[in-house]
Amino acid sequence: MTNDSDVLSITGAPSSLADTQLVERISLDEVVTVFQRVRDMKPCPFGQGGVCCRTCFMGPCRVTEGSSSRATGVCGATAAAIAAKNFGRMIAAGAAAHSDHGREVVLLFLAAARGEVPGYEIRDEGKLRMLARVVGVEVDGKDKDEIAIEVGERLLADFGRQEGELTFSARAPESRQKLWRRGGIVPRGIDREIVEMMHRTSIGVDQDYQNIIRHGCRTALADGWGGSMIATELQDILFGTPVPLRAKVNLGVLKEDQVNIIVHGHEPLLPEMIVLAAQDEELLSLARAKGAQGINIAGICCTANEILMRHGIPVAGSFLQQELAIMTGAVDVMVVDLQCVMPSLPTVARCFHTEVVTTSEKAQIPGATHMPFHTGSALERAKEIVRRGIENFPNRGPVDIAEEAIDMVAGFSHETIRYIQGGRFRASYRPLNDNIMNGRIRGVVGVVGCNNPRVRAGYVHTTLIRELIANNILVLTTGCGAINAARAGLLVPEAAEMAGSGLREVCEALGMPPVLHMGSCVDNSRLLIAATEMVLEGGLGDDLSELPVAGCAPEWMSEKAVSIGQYFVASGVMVVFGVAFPTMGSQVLSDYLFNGIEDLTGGKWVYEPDPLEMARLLIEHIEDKRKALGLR
Ligand code: BF8
Repeated sequence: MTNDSDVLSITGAPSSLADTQLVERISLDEVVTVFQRVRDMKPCPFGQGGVCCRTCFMGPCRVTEGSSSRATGVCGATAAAIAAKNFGRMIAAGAAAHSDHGREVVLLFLAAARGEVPGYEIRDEGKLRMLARVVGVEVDGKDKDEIAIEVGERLLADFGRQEGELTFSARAPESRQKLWRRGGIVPRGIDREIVEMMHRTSIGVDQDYQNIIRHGCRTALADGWGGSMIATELQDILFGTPVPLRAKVNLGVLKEDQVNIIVHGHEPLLPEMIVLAAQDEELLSLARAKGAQGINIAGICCTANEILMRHGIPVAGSFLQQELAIMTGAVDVMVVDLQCVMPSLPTVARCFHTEVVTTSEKAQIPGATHMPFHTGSALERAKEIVRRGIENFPNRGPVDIAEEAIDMVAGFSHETIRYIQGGRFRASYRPLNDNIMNGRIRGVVGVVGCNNPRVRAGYVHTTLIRELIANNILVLTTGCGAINAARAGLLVPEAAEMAGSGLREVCEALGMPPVLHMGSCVDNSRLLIAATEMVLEGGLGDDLSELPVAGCAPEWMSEKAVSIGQYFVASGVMVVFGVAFPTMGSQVLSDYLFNGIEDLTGGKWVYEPDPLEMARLLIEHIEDKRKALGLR
């Protein structure tokens, strides 16, 4: 246990002294942030435990498992069924979010290949040809746009397919595909699995908690090996496959003497164009005419990870820094698309000069300026938004950027991990497998997911990561987890000094950090491919479930995290969640997720809020897997 266990119960504590001071200074002026709101909002114990049912209007019912009078809802649903339905709906919503993002990317990809969207083009032809082979598209005698159209059409069909198997499920190791078929959990079409989950969990349909969770596996796999993987792979081909680069993170990346434009949300379609627009000579001279030294773009949340990895654009912060960024007084425009965008932004912005601009038809916020974005005229829209930032620059009041900018290295795609281990001619996962087999690296853990103001922000992530690397476990990280790690200085090669001797040796030999930034939340699909490569390379078993690997979302809060966790569990991986677990109102269901599900998938869920205890469980799991493989 952490000695400082009080720290875990700190609700509404920002992640750094500078953040805390900013909140305290500014809250004197009555700006209310997430850190205050969370203290005033006590979680409903029934909702938190997953045993409040709102799928019809005979209730809402709040049930208590084992109680004599309130053991079922009005319809007779048990606590296990209600909690499974709620869990299933979280998976469906998370899978829908990632997959709807994936859909937009395929549509743009096709339009780019057809020459319909000026400014967008097929950039990474090498990756396109690799992917064409994966999806069975013949490439001989075709140019890149012809190949891209066939690849895009094939992947677009995965959304509406009614029968058969999802295209990318064939990328999993053979043994895994067989296990999925035996369990009846190979996804057919992405949309079909999500719709079916909503149907099964409506009033009076599936009441068998195990059957609901089985479909939860299928739905989540449609996210990980479907919508998310499609988003990642096609974004790489459109915008470039990431390679490691140095960049900066923290609110300190905002510049007092420049126009600051923050891009926030998830889809990189518009932000890619904003990065281009910020280099436009005409706009740069306008900025100078308004008294600014330049135009500074910075990111928040997963949009930040996307443009960081491909352009080295600095990261202002994670989910919990979005309001704080505005409170610096230095943000001239905050442009958002969708997901993890706090509805409070325009309210906070009213106290400063910041203009909040929404751009997606799917996500409008009262109080924000809505400037809908269409891929056909993306660059013009991007320029208009940048222009608004420039025009707003002279309206700034006092500016308060107390934080330091911190160095980081980002951009470890699964292709890069191959490359850094062997160069162009011998790129492979062999060195990683060898180092795991010889024990220098004990195993690999993905530490991913959100920040949650119910715990001290960032503390659980970074305490866990430090403990893992000290125990020679290589950490892969994405999403806000990656931003937390970066802010704590863990994403630089020098952080190898904090690693155990074996991991340190490997990091020093390859010049890499002990914690690898692998991108945004849809990029968790890169972790699936990296794990598959480890299996295919040989020596670590025949299936993902045999690998000494695990996943963890220590500060999760989003439904998307539940979908990600479930697709790793369904892929044979143990996944630890912190904060609170959303089925604890039913011991029956929780036991199944923590134990029984292993018989179906080879993976399982674990709940543990304490970071040192999390680390102990992850290390123990990795050592068990090593033992089973005959490794010392
Ligand atoms: O998709 S890690 S808070 S930003 S949900 Fe959101 Fe969570 Fe951050 Fe990206 Ni992922």
